[in-house]
Amino acid sequence: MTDETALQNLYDRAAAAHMQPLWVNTKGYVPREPAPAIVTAHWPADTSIPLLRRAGEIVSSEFADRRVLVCNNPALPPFSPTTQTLYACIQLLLPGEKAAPHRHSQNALRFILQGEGADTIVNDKPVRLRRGDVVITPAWAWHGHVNTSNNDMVWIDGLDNAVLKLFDATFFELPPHTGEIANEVVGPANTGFDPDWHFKWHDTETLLREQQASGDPDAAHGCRRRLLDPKTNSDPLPTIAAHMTLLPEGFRGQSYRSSDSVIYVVMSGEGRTTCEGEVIDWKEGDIFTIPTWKRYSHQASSEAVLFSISDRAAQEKLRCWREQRGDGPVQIFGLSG
Ligand code: 1HN
Repeated sequence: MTDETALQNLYDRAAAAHMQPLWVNTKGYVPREPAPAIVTAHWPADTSIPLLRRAGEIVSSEFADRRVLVCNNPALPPFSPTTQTLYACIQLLLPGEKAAPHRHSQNALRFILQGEGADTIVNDKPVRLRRGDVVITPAWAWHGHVNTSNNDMVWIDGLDNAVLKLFDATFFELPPHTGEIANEVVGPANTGFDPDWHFKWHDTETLLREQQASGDPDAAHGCRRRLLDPKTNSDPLPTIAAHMTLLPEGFRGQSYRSSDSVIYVVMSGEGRTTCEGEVIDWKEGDIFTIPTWKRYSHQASSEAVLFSISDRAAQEKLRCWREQRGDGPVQIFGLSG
């Protein structure tokens, strides 16, 4: 046998044994840097809100359980997430409607885009929702929604389903009285409600305005607050970091990149985000994504408020998170700890 045929023979026998030689594709196993499968994508409110309202006319909340349209990254097959890790969904709850309680091992949060006066009920505690509020629903917390107000409620659901899918550790449960047999679970119950799970827009705005008044906006992100649990000063969910950003009118941000893919939701205002040649002109209610490690910059033509979620919380725990501002050095987070 020549070396070539001996090698091929080895590879064939390895493949038949479900084994691959690492050296044939080392960079496939250990890429030099991220090569995201997702693309920069934009879900304009001009398209998403009319679709959601049409669903409101022809799909009852009972039928749907949740009247939710899922933002599917265009580079991924149907029913896939918004980024490689997170889902952004847009949900409509009309006056008088309910969404029945359930719980699951995915972590979730809600960001209220339109309306006021419905409640999300987290572990039996009703939380009154207003535009700009963020409500945290951690893994295995019971949650349902009730709209006793006269207002149509539109909110964004952010979830880490794709992370749980990677772990293949997803569980879902309906309350026992619905007849579905609940797993008998022994362990921490997650049956309470922590008031720190409710980030009220009034409080967030006050903090952003204080930052604005201090006159020291971040060159890339303007005035920005990470929504943290004040008791631990860490992200309230283990996987999802959430930020609220205020871009002053005329803001032109420095270019920036980071290893977390980000989903932005425009709460108010108008502007443009440029991401490696892609231009996203956004306005109120729009959703857009920035893939991992792509350079992007924001511009605001009016004062604008952006809500964003990313998998940074998980990446920091895994010690892979890094960022770069302009052409400055790459900063690596948490490797020495
Ligand atoms: C979910 O439970 C809700 O509780 C919303 O309102 C969106 C998307 C995927 C999986 C579960 C909700 C969801 C979801």
